[in-house]
Amino acid sequence: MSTRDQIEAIYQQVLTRNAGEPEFHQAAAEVFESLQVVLEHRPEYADAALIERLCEPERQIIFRVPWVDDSGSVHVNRGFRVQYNSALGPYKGGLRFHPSVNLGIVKFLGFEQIFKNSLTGLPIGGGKGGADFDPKGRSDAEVMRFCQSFMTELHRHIGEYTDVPAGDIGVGGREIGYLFGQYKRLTNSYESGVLTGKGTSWGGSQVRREATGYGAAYFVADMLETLGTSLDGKTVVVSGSGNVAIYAIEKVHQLGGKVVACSDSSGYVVDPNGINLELLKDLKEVRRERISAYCDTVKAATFTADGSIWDVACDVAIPSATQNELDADAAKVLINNQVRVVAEGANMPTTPDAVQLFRDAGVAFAPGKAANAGGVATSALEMQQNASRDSWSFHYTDERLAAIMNGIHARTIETAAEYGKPGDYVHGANIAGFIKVADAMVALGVV
Ligand code: NDP
Ligand code: 2IT
Repeated sequence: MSTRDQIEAIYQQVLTRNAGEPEFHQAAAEVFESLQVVLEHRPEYADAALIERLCEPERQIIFRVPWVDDSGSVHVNRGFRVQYNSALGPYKGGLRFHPSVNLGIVKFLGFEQIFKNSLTGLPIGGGKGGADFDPKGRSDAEVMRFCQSFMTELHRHIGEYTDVPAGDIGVGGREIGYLFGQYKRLTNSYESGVLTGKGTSWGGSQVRREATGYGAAYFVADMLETLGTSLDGKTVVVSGSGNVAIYAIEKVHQLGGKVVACSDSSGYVVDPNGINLELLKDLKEVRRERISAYCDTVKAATFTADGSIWDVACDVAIPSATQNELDADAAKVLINNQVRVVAEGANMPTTPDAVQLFRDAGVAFAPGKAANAGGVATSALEMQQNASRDSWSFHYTDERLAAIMNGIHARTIETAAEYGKPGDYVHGANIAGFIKVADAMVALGVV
């Protein structure tokens, strides 16, 4: 059988075995696209059903999460933890609380996480979890009760050497606090390394909050350097206005770029003078308001409810909200507006046809598993600090993060060239991420 036919047969099996999970199929197809060239160089990876094993999570946990709201009504949500692959280390990956969460979404995120975590060069396996709980409009007390109920089941399955969750959409410092408090109570042990993204006064790492956004901006800076230029004076659009977006904006500004637009699920804001970050942090991190409130303070800014943030002309686009938020129509507009670099701050925000359009137009495009790996990498640094009961300075941790992103960029570019796809960050990231996990799986035997 040709390598193409081998890959196609495995993909068909993935579709059949995981019916009704389009996001997972999409994530698998994107990695499979790169595996043909790998199998041509390294046929041994087709042995021992290695790719088939990689596609099947080691363990999938689905559980009921009952909780009581402030008015006394009882709600039931569904909780998930997909422990995908532990060849390189304990399962590691975030928890997402959003009404759209289902098993297919958690599997797509967990699958991506395997290769992302591998690319960081740090000893972490891949996993992901979450719940179809919508924190929007809920009081702190309701969010706390939900987190406590969620952890009451999850605690049996996690641990510093087993599985180490962190944040993702809808899960930030507040939620990690409630989750850690309940874990500590249930286990009667202060096991700092069981969760990352903790507050800095109770075992968290400096820079973890900033890490995904900062890391994406460092990656963009490296991409621009490869093109012979820099962020200085560049116009940038960052979608979303959550954890990733806010700190991507902060670092882009520090590196001399100007972010002129950001968004949330209600629409987008354009500020021609550059997004006022102190205001944005106050709106989103403290007051938890909608993005349109930005225009109440900044009169030069405009809010658009119906439309696409990608209509805003820019040199650099950093989609940082959610999956499939940048489609082919948006890609055409960006290309027409002469975008030079697109780097995914979110996981899989760009649809496959949009990625192809960027490739064909010669736009440098970095997939999330490379560009947003700074968050999980800094989580691994948090685990290191917890294991040694140490805590590093902001400056030192940020230097480590920058060096890790620099290493991912270099490895991605080198691997793409080595496998005959120079400049293709998608192939470079998929192949470099895959090979490290595959070699470990071969070494560990059929387990
Ligand atoms: P947050 O919850 O902090 O922010 C999410 C942002 O995206 C909000 O502005 C939200 O708007 C918007 N958004 C979410 N879902 C949708 C949707 N369905 N349609 C439109 N807008 C949406 O999450 P993060 O910033 O942590 O995560 C953003 C992305 O980055 C996700 O893809 C996540 O998987 C990825 N990521 C996160 C990492 C981390 O360390 N946190 C690490 C690596 C990747 P609204 O408030 O209106 O819902
Ligand atoms: O998608 C991701 O990489 C994250 N949400 C962060 C995971 C982590 O364990 O820090």
